[in-house]
Amino acid sequence: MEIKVLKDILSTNDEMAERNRALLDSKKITAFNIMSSPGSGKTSLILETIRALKKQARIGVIEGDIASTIDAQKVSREGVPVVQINTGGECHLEAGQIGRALESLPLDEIDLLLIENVGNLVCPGEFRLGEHKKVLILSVPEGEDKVHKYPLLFSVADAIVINKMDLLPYARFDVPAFLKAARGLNRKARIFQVSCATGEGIREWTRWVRSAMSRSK
Ligand SMILES: Nc1nc2c(ncn2[C@@H]2O[C@H](COP(=O)(O)OP(=O)(O)OP(=O)(O)O)[C@@H](O)[C@H]2O)c(=O)[nH]1
Ligand SMILES: [Mg+2]
Repeated sequence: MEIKVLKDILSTNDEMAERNRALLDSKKITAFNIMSSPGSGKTSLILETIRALKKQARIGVIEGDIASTIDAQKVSREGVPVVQINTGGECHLEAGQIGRALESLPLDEIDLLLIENVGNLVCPGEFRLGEHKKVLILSVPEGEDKVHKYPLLFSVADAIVINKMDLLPYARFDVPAFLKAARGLNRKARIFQVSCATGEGIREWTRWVRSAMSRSK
């Protein structure tokens, strides 16, 4: 008996991702796949991005979580369209789920789609969703060694965001060592140092978001 389950899942996912990407391109929507461990600040960065850019861009959000609608409710309070996907136990989003979520969003009224993946530093790296940019967040309390322990996501990211910079005085996070290791794995990624609590670095981040949007048109 032949067993090639993972390969089948990944190739089916890739086909679905291509379809999502074609649909997004036809609607002139730029999509970001935002990934991190649980609690690093994905929802916080999405909320800050909405607040900074909502006058300049029409934003839509897809929230991925194993359970609950907590994050979607926070986004909804900002007045932007949002769909919550509950994976029911899976540690990542898949392209088919994004395809179904896109059917529920007003695509003709969206320029920027922010997709919050399930909190996990491993599984989301394997599954393309049809996004234009992959964004990886690492927060200061997690420690700079994560770049060595979970290299895949760091090596494929288009942008790496170090969040919770306000906690630097209280946590042992060696910023130069992190930057050196991240650069060793990924020379092209833009790296941002931000705090969603104080607003530090948010302007640089949103400037990059806008430039990514104009380049993908
Ligand atoms: N001090 C500090 N706290 C932050 C910052 N950003 C987010 N937080 C807090 O960190 C906690 C987790 O933030 P979330 O944005 O919910 O993180 P998440 O990655 O979306 O978490 P999951 O969806 O559960 O994976 C919340 O209590 C936030 O208020 C920051 O820059 N500084
Ligand atoms: Mg969240």
